[in-house]
Amino acid sequence: MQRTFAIIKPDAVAAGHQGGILAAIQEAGLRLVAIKSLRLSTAQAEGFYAVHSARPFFRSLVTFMTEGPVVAMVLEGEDAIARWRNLMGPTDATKAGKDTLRGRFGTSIERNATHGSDAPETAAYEIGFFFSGLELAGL
Ligand code: 3AN
Repeated sequence: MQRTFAIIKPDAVAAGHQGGILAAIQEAGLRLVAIKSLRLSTAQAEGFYAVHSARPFFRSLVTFMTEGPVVAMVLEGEDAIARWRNLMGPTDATKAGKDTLRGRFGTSIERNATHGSDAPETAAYEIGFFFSGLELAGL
């Protein structure tokens, strides 16, 4: 069993795609371990994306991720990290297939509807960034 961290980003929340994304998670057989809605502050978004701080798109990414509420989730299943990334599709939503979440709900390389951890270490860090041990205890 593996856990991964997922976000429904502000573009997809504003467009009301939470239900479609949650249905896809259920259909894929991933277990929803924890979920919450929140609006990131600028400092929180900068911290979450600190690894990208030197990239040219960093400021724009932080502005986008703070423009409205997001839905943060912990998903669990065998090979959950790769399965969730396959379900999301490639980073650039304009190149993502219509059978992927980014292809269905994203509109650009930045406004790409969903986030997913890319490795076990990243997943552990990102889950801990958004959820306390208490929120995950016994789940
Ligand atoms: P992924 O989310 O597919 O793992 P990362 O980690 O390379 O992609 O990028 C993090 C986020 O930064 C992406 N989800 C996207 O919103 C944004 N992003 C990545 N590359 C670009 C880019 N070239 N221009 C604008 N935004 C980008």
